[in-house]
Amino acid sequence: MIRTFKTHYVRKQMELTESLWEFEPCAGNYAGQKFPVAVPGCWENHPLFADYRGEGIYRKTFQAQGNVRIECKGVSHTATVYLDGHEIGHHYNAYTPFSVVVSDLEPGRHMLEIKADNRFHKDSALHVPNDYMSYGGISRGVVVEELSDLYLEYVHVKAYRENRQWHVQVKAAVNVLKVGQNDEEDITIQGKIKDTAFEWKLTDTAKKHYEFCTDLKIDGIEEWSPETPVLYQVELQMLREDEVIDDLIERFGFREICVQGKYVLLNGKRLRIKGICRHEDHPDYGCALPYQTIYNDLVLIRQMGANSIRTAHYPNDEIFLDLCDELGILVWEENHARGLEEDRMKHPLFEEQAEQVIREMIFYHYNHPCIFIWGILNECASETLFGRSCYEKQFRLIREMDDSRPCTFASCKFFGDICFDLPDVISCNLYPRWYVDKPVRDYLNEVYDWIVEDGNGKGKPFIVSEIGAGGLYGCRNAYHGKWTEEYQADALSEQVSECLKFSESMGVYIWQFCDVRVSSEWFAGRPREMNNKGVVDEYRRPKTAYGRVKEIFEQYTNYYEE
Ligand code: ADA
Repeated sequence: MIRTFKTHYVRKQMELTESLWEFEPCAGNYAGQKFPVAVPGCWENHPLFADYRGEGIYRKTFQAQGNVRIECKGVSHTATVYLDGHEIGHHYNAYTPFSVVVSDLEPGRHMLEIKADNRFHKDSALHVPNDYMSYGGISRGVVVEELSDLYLEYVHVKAYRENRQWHVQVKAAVNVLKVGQNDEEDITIQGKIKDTAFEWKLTDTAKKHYEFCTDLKIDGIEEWSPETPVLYQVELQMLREDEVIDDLIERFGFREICVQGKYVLLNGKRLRIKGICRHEDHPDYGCALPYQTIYNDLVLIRQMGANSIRTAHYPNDEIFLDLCDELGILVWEENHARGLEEDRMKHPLFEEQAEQVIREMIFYHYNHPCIFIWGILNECASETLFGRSCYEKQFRLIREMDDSRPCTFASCKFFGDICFDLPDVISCNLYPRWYVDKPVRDYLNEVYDWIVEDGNGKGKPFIVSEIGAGGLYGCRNAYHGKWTEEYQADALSEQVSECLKFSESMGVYIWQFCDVRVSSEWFAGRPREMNNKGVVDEYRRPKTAYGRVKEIFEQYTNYYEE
């Protein structure tokens, strides 16, 4: 499954996930041998490859003809795609989708090979040894589509209000595969939202790419919010004369986000964030979480009383976003970067790779009403001038692509950060009672005072984007020492309640939902080679902290009073 709803009825789609693929590792003891594996999946979940870092080839045949689009939702972390032995595509980064289009395929069976590479090679600026695992494999769905000689590339819907009336701006694009073949064409794109219809025309196919945009007034809608996650569809059909040659269905919600003084407003109401950061990680699936596991995570998160998830530190699977749309969970979605210092940001490919992640993240995820803020460059070099120039460029790019959401970055460089004038929301990762031995309230005051007085952040919304403590599942002792469940529960109780009581903050994100594997090359003394700050362990067994956080979260509503 690549989405939780059907995006095409006319376009023929085949998900290549129903039967097994062949996997061949390129190095190590099993180099050249072939293993049947399920896709999506990470090779680390095969007992023979639990610590394999290298390249591996996945093979699968499929039947199709004509113009074919192959979409990969995520290959970890570098992919080279071959069709019938010819290289047709290359993509870097585990966490964003990509697609390749091939024209005029002969009818019959074709061999798709995807070479995945999870090495921290010299061309990898973002995937580096880190406090989470860079897995290997085809970690999200793969779909093959048969296209006509032109197809609908995307549709983006932005809902906005003018004088209390809801409107939408609908943008879409058509890609032409056989450019210039027909000077005169009679192509119609018919669109529908609720009972409002609209239409665009294409009278030639002389160019590769055509863009369309329409603003519409829509009556009688229900707003999207955490309490009422009502979703609508935009349906496009493309006709040549009377024949329907393509279609595209997307979902969106009527909701508006804006920043006003110290608050972020959702449909005019001041949001209070009771949040948690979450990695895509599970001992049985690596980063290739199946639908049911994602859904179960969201149920646990909701039951804890949280209303928001930060996808630290990369864009997530679209199934996760579909579910958050449906369940009314607010999402801070983030580009891919964690803790990159200035020298790493000066990597010759850093800028290009980080920008590409932003472009793909916004392009693919634009319509999700659950995403209320974009985040970038977690804990990178925001204390240096060079770092600042990177933050500046990336914020500019986000704002160019999407003016309907605020943006932010999670800093650990306060008392030295020179970038707080750039984002719409100031976010800080704070670890009092863990890395910093100070009472939570004192530390919050200290950091916030610096941001306002010296850090250029006065008047903006402020949020604690990480706070937490390590706790090993089942580890207890009489004196509540560090790493016990009791210590973690006590620390989190103080951390979360102080953040929610802190009148200058719009909320808090706990670090983190579940314990996660870290790359062995990074390690940093973490017990079990895992980051153990989860409120549930890696198998989602709740620790003591889970219940304590729930008691606190449940005391607070989703909004601040006016
Ligand atoms: C950081 C970082 C997280 C995680 C956390 C921790 O703030 O953003 O990825 O590493 O610290 O557990 O120390």
